[in-house]
Amino acid sequence: MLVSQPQQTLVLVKPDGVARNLVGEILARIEAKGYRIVALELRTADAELLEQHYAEHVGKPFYAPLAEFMASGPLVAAVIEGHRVIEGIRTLIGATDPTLALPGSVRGDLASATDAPVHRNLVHASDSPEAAAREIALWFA
Ligand code: IDP
Repeated sequence: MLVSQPQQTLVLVKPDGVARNLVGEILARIEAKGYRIVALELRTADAELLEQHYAEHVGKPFYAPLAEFMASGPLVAAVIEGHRVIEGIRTLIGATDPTLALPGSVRGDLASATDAPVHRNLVHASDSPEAAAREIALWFA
């Protein structure tokens, strides 16, 4: 029988999630699904950390407002562990654009539609095993 290894992924509750008191709600959804929190920290990101985290987006038109928003207040960084957790958390958080994220997902249910540039979408989660390894090393050095 094939026994699958638990995976780890990096989740950020972005500054809009912290400012709107949604940290508990978002982490509760992750825990209720059966994933485990194995590291957790409240911190404010600086420009250098964000350039490394979002290296693939530096130079895009939305990067400056995204980086400004991500540094605008505290965020919560977490390492989450579980079976196929990278795919699972991406499903749980929903599509990048909160308007298109399906009801039932974190972004679909909770990302504000009254103040809604795409970058204010409450959460980040790694999108591949390579990204997860890189991002966990970056945020939890
Ligand atoms: P993801 O967070 O769903 O993985 P990415 O495409 O990796 O989405 O984009 C990273 C973040 O950059 C998004 O979560 C969002 O905050 C922001 N972003 C992406 N595309 C846009 C855009 O077109 N306008 C504004 N912000 C964007």
